[in-house]
Formats: sequence, structure tokens, C-alpha cells
Amino acid sequence: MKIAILSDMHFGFAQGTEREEDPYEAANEAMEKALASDLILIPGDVFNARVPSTETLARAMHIFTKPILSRSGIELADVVGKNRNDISPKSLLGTPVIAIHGTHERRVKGLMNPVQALEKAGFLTYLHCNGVIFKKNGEKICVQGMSGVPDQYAENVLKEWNPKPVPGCVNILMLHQSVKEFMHERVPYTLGLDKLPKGFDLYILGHMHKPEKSSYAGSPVLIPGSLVPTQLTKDSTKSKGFWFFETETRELKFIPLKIQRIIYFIEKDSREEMEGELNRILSGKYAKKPIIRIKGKIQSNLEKEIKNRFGDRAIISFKKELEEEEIPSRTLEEHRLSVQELGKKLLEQNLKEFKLDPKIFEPVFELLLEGRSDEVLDVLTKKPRLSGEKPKREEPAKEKPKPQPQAKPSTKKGLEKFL
Ligand SMILES: [Mn+2]
Repeated sequence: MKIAILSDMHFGFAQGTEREEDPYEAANEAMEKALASDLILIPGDVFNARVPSTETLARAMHIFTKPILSRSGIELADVVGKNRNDISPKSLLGTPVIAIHGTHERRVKGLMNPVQALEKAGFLTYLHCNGVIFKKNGEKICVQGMSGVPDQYAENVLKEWNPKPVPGCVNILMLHQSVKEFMHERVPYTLGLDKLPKGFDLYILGHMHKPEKSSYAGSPVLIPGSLVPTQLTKDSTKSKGFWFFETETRELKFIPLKIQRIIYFIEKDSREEMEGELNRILSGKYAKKPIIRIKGKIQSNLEKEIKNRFGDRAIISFKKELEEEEIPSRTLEEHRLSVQELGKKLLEQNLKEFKLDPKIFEPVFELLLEGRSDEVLDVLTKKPRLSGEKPKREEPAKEKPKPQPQAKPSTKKGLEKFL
């Protein structure tokens, strides 16, 4: 069988900017080419936000209609810990798509994330700590997936789930986590490769945006990389694309996108050198305006001038030395969710001030966003406070009190909200 692997398409990224079409164009090209496969796997970050706009949702659904209309001859054979009724027959008509949610889509348990929404609408099969088995021409393939969980819980959720390869199948394990070996900056609590269960034929890791191939316990580890560069770092200059995996030969092949934005970095202090470099880059031919990131001592009038002169041929972005406003202005422009992140931070501070356990801020924030204030009160009055603090309001005893996640240190209790 031939499996296509597309990752981190980030629908909705750069909305409202010159790059807003990029995620759709990239995913469209990758998806059309991926139709040459029997099965399509997506290890997370289909969307750039946990609550995408209706425009974003509609455009995503438009792209996900393509695999439904293509023929593959593959059949669903069995499920592993997944409710078969959750898999829509519509999603099995053509080339099935199997996806997990990523960091950008994770929502509090009980609220539907956008990848689940696509499953509900019959576009794909969504996995979180479960799996599916497909068969074609006597060959069986089992795909098991764990959607993105906060880094500090990843190891325990994986341990608790404890996925095992299914005998008689080609076994694929798909995750969306920061994995230590592939992180270029130190992130606390990252999962080490050695924590993955052994015996799978292929490990697929979403989340890291730079494509890479590695191995673990004698099997290939694939970091498919993102379809669009979401951050302008040196890592993002690597070509974007998707992958084919041949189950018979175990060959992994990278298919670069024909149309993609090339990113350049210029580090010059003099105006002449800067312009010389820009002219040299822009003498080339590009399918899409390249992104040129300029670093150096830049006066704001020079920035304007350069944008005026070259802005019709390139997307110019400045990284000014000692400029603080640069980061927020970029994130506000390109990552809509950072407004939410800001709100979250404020709420977290407030909860601390009121001696409430900051761990509950995430569910509280999400429920507030949803306008479910009754449930917010519930969470705030029932969950334990920081050690030594007594709850301000005691609820009358109910017949069946809900288990309190932080009451016992047992891993299982703490994991409930992610499993
Ligand atoms: Mn991503």
C-alpha cells in the first residue's frame, strides 16, 4: 500500500495578511498529489486555531472533499479502542484520511476541537489514544494515534494508553508532541524518543515544522514538517512538502511542493549592501513572492523606503535590533490566537492572585470563551485550591461526587482530562 503523510497545514494562518492564501494553496497541491495513495495521514495542526473562522472551516472542507471523491479500494477492517459508529461511511468512500489534533487545535475535554468537527462532518477519522485497521489486497495496516497533549502530560498519557502493534498489520504510530531529539531549542518536559513504545513499523511525529528522517528501535521515524513556514527562522528555509510511504519496500519519499514561498535572510548594516542583496535575490524568478527577512540597524524611514521599492516583488520583514514591539506585532498579525493567549495569561495571573490553582485556568478560559459561565462557577468552586487553602464555598454533598483530579497524585486521575 501507498500511504501519503501531510502535516501541519495550519489553515487560517496569516489570515488578513499577504500570506493568507498560502496554507490553502499548499494543502491543495499536497492533497491533489496525495490522492495517488491508498490512505492519507495527518499528524496534527490541520488548523491554526482551536476555533477557526467559518471561512477557514469551509475552505478546509473543500480541500477534504477531494479524497472522498477519489478511488482507493481500501476498506476499514477493524478499530482499536475507537467507537466504530464515530467513523462516518462518507469518510470511507474514497481515500480515507486519518488525523489527530495538534497543539493549535487542542481544547478542553468536552468541547469539540476542529479536527473532531471534520470527523463529525464525515471528512476524516479522528484519533486520540486509539486506532483503526484498514485492508487492501490482503494487506492490513493499523494506524494508532495520540493527539497533542500538554508536554508535561505526554509521557504519562502515552504510558497510560500503552499502544501495542497489532500482529499481522503494518503498524504506524502517529503523535503530535515536542520530541527532545528534534527540538532546536530547549522546551521543558519534552518527550524523549526512548519513551515511545517499540515494535511499530513507522513513527510519525507532527508538530516539528522542519522535515526530517530518523530511526528508533530499528524503524523509521518521520517528521513530515509543515506545509507552510509559520515562523521566520533559519529552519524554515528548508523546502516544504509531503511524504509517501510504501508499505512493501518501507521507502519514505519526500515530495516538495512546486509552489512555495522561498525565505531569505539578509544581515547587512549598510543601505547599499542591503539593496544590493535585495536586487540579487529578486533577479531570480519565483512562483510566489519570496519572503525576505532583513536584520540589521535599520531606521524606520529606510524600512519604509525599502518596503516601497521592493514590496511589490517580495514580502519584506524586518528584524530590528533591540526592538521590543517586533514580536507582538508579528504574532498579532500572523497568529490570531495570540490574542487569546494574552487573555489566558491575564486570567492565569488573576487565578493565582485569588489563590486558585493555576492549573484550572485553561478549562476556565475555554468555558468563558464559550459563554458557559455556569460551568465556570462549577470548576472554580469544586476543584481544590492551592495547598493550604480552603474553598470559599462548600457545595452541598451530592449523591455521587465527581472525582477531583488533583485529590490524589495518581497519574490516572491527572490524565482524565486528556484521555
Ligand atoms: Mn504546527
